[in-house]
Amino acid sequence: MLNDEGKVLLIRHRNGTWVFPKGHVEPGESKADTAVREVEEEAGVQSVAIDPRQTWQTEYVNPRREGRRITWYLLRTNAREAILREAIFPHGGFYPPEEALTMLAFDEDRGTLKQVLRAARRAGLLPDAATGETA
Ligand code: 5FA
Repeated sequence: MLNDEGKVLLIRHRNGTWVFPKGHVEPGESKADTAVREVEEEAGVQSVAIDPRQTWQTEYVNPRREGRRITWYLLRTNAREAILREAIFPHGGFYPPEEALTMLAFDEDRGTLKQVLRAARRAGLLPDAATGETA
């Protein structure tokens, strides 16, 4: 999730870990719709998927020893702040990409963010890191 300032949305689980919003697909829902809905529910942010055909995947085993495969989307918003509604995610907000990379708790998520940032630069959604110009 990127906003119009090029900042990244992260939320902090009550266990202290910073993550991206996500959740389970509901019956009849596309995965891109799930992404948009979960961002709204967990962070109070309205967004749209830039290109629902472009996805990134991560896999991990959660603390309940369940294997997880997550499909991520690049979402876009004009929001500047998160509105946290769920007790499980008491904090969150938009952070500069370099800061977000240091905050994220999991290597898989850092890897995904790096790839998403490259795609966003290519799409002209972020200033080019080297030149400060949009590309
Ligand atoms: N966790 C998250 N990412 C991780 C990673 N890359 N490597 C290792 N651990 C990771 O379980 C959440 C737990 O997984 C947290 O402790 C987190 O630190 C760790 P999950 O299986 O990712 O999620 P969940 O099933 O608890 O919840 P969601 O899939 O997000 O959705 P809900 O159950 O809340 O469903 P809903 O939002 O649709 O109601």
